[in-house]
Amino acid sequence: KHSFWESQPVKQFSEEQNSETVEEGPVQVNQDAKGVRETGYALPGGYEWCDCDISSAEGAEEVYTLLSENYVEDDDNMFRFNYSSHFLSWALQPPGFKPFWHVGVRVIKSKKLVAFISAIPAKIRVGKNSPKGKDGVSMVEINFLCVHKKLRTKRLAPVLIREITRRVNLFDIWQASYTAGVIIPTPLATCRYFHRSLNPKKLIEVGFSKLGKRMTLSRTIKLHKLPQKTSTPGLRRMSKEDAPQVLELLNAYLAQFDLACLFQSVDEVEHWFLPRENVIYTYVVDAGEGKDGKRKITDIMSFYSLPSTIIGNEHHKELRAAFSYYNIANTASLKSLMEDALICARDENFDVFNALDIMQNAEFMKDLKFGIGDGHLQYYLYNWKVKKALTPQQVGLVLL
Ligand code: YNC
Ligand code: MG
Repeated sequence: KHSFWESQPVKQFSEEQNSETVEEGPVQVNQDAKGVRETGYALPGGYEWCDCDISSAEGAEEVYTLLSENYVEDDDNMFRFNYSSHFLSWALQPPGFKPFWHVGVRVIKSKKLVAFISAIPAKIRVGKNSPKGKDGVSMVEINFLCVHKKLRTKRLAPVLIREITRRVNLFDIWQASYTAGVIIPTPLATCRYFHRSLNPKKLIEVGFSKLGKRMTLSRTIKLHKLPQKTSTPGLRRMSKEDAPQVLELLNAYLAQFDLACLFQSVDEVEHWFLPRENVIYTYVVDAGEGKDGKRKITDIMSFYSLPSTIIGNEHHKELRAAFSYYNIANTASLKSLMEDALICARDENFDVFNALDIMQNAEFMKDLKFGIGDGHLQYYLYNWKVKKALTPQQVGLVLL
């Protein structure tokens, strides 16, 4: 049934799902990078590979255009993710990124970009107790796989996946993590999105949410009304000076999960967390000056901006969605910290706040009036097997 995925080093559906006897690690022993083929995989006639240059405004705009017209839609084709070009340039250029891993397919004649797939480097921990669970594995995160609507179901996706695998293997990396809405062999964890209305009127007008039974619009607006101001003392936007402490707080917090990123450097934290308008919003709790004269950071709250195009609505063109990123409540309660996240997102004009049921997120969702979404998000590892699938609460990794 899955002719491509059955040929890949991933756990197959036919294999025992939960087995204490499997040894955690690569499905296929890591090869020698010297043995990796040096030429790209064959494409159908008339198409060619390219490295997309995300660092230039035109290069980022080109990938933006492909994705804005052809990337992920909801099941009813009412909304399509509309990652901004600034977002893409952030998501695809962390420390250690390579243009060689921003793989495009062009029409040779017109040079039009018609497909894309990307990899970025990351150190990922799987499990907690094994050595690999402590030190992490050098992997890539795969994202933004996209084939133009006119080229679908021609088996181009497997060619893109093989090509990015080759380009990653050339750098002696043999594992990857990725998420998708579809079920393929074999999910490591199955998670769900929850949504918190910030602008219920617009969400109802565009068909994102429906008025509940025996509810009026004004009652719905009242129900979702948030406090005027945030409540956590010392909450402020993260600045560059906070990055070393944010690095410590993140790695200490993420150690409790069975799938998580190990942040490698202050540079990496600066990249992923320093606020960027319409891209990433990070707040910290500043407990004031310590004895050493340095400001002490105790808590972190963050979300990223991923709007969707509203397909075929005359009135509203875009749904502004904030997505929960990493939140660490050490002095505040998680619930009040997340209520502040909702307030900050509302003040930045977002219409909805989305969060997965990963980490400790399930704890605050009911009290803060999140509703369950209809989509699932599956987490996957390439060429890595585990004894047992993870629960959402064991997942400490957010992929964009
Ligand atoms: C998907 N999302 O099952 P089988 S998520 C992986 N992830 O293979 P064709 C997928 N595989 O089942 P189409 C997939 N979607 O026969 C489909 N597949 O074994 C598999 N949509 O290929 C599918 N972006 O070309 C089947 O299908 C085979 O023309 C069929 O293209 C698929 O970024 C797609 O949802 C998704 O643009 C490109 O529908 C297209 O339909 C599209 O005939 C809208 O392909 C956008 C969209 C996906 C977002 C994402 C993560 C991707 C992970 C890819 C796997 C990475 C593996 C690790 C590589 C590095 C390893 C190292 C080291
Ligand atoms: Mg295809």
